[in-house]
Amino acid sequence: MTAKVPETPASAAEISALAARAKSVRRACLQSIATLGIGHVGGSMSVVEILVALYFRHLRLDPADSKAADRDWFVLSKGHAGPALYATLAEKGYLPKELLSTLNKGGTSLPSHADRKLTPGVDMSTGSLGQGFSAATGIALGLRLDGPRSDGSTKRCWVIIGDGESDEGQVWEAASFAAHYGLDNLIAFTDANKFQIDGSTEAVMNLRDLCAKWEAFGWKALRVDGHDFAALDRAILAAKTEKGRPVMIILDTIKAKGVPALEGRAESHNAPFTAVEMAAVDAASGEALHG
Ligand SMILES: Cc1ncc(C[n+]2csc(CCOP(=O)(O)OP(=O)(O)O)c2C)c(N)n1
Ligand SMILES: [Mg+2]
Repeated sequence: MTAKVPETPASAAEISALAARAKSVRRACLQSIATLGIGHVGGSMSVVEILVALYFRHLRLDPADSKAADRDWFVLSKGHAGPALYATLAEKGYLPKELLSTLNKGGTSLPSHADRKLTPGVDMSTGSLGQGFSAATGIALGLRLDGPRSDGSTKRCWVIIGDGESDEGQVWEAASFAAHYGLDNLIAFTDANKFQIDGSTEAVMNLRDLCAKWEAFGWKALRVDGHDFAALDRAILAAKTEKGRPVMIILDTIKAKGVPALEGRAESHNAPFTAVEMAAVDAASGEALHG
């Protein structure tokens, strides 16, 4: 049986502990990309806080049993942020931290994009944008059909999509599906880091008012600072009380957060990142790593 998760707001001490985790995950993720020399720095750095908030506070799971039948499921639909997920899974104890240095190398169990057949703790293979989100809606329906845990709690599916990913038509078909079936055990996040592969999200295809859009599709929608643990915690607790409809939490984030040379730049998407860049990050203020 997976362990219970807190249902009350995080204390100041717990928020500090999450910030310390984020610092560790952020550095481990960058270090793994530096070992390779190139990687999805931007989209990995923007989701560090939400991954830490989920894995260290809100997901029901058991690192000793990655397939625990009563677990919550998590789908990183923007699968190119695999390096951030791996660093989080390593911090949580799913993987030995030494494995991170094999990122995207021949024979690795940590490919650039998340793969459920290769990595303990990864529930869905992703990378083809839009598909993970569709899968997450089906998983949520499956978990509901499965029924609650023996302690009466709801089995949930959690999913993160990108703002560029939100250009995919498949996302909006799945959005209609989840609302139609009233999947209130589905809690989704949009990493609104303002950039995608070809430039700013606004210039490539303006998403306009994302909150209004998700509400129009029958979802509850919220918008918070995606690097603020207290705000994330409040939004997630509110999402868990929603009945009869799925919840989308739009995260205002900074692409490449914590890497001063790349922060908020389109070039951060799949960027060269070596020991030289790692040293520059380390030389910058420790604060930058806190998120
Ligand atoms: C179906 C599909 N089309 C194109 C791509 C190539 N691609 C990989 S990442 C990316 C940009 C995604 O932007 P966003 O969702 O904003 O990601 P983030 O900013 O979080 O890195 C694109 C177009 C893909 N992986 N899948
Ligand atoms: Mg983006």
